[in-house]
Amino acid sequence: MALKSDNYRPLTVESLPERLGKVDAITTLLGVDTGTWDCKEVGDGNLNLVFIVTSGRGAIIVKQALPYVRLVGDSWPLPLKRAFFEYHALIRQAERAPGMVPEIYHFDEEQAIIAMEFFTPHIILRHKLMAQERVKGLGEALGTFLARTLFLGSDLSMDTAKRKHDVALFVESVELNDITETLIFSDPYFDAERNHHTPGLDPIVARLRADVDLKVEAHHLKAKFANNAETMLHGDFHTGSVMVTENDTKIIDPEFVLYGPMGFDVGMLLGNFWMAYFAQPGHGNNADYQAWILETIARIWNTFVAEFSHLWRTGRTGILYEEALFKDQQLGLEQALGHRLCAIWEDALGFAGVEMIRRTLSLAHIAENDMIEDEVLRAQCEARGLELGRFLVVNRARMGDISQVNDLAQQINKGATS
Ligand code: SR1
Ligand code: MG
Repeated sequence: MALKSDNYRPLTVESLPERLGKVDAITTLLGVDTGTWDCKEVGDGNLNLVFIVTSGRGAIIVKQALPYVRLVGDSWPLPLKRAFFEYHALIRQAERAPGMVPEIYHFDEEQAIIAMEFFTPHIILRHKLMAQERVKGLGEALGTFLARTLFLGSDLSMDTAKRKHDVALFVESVELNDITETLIFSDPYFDAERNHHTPGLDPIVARLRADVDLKVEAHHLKAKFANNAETMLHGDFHTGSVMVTENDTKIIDPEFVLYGPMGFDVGMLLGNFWMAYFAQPGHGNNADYQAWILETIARIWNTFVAEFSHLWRTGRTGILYEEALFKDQQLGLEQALGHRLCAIWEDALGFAGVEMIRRTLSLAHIAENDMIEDEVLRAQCEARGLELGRFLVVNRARMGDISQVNDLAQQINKGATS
């Protein structure tokens, strides 16, 4: 895949007004007088340019892919086509979870630009979690988003031709798939070039890399991730891909979209919440707030189960578990639903575990830990995440319910398990 066309040019705050000032969909929102537009580059993610563009009339987000990984620099090239995949993911998510993702105003494939809705006064959930501020309805919103997007993007719901078309569309996102496969499932388990970790973790890291059970199970999860085109995933569903106010939740940034196993998005999100839980001592001791994080985790999972079950009972229009096949066998359908949910649960715990390990040992870490200046305290918070992560990867088939995992997190947090 070509990385970029010859006409591609990255935007700057100076060039943006002139370049987008001729796009009707944008001038309708901001006005034609580009002299009144104010542009700020606010991208703090790992890959792209992100601008907030405001005028007296309105505000939009302009996201542009760079032909390389921003976090690393131009030594790591990355195709612009990821903007095309993100655009197609956003369209589908908007249909499946209305009102939860940004509306798209304009897409320019050659320039890898998406102009979209600016969520304000929303902030990135990670920052909210570090500020120890609550969000009303957070668990319910995230659980609903997961259930709706995972169910409605799968063979449980979609017309078979459309679903196969989408599998083919997104399978081309080879480079981003490769990032996930490598950074999450392989790099943390050996001394890979791009890895880094807090020095105080050295003995634990050595132990984990020598842990054959862990390595084998992490690789079973990699096989599951690579070989199961079950549904359209967000693909990078961490707390940096969620924007919130005190009572509203939105989801952004699905550029890592791919067809994969349902448990992946669920697990990645839960893993990020557990890491945020362990990182709290680095942001001011607040046992109530930690308890709220665990409650939110339980709400995410319980809402996911309820909404997924509702869709199962009322919206199975795909090729799986057809109504006609189970006519007069409602119990059988409930049995099958239970089996599916158990499989998602087990996978989700495993994926949560590898996410917790990779965000501590591999290339891209999380702000909740990185912002803890005291290295000893940071290592302690990270070590707790590693302990839960390792446990979940290896024991994912033996965990009863979400409260059992939250209880274990609490024990680990008290230092009661080491
Ligand atoms: C090279 S990209 C590193 C990470 O940043 C993205 O947000 C994904 O999580 C990816 O794994
Ligand atoms: Mg992102």
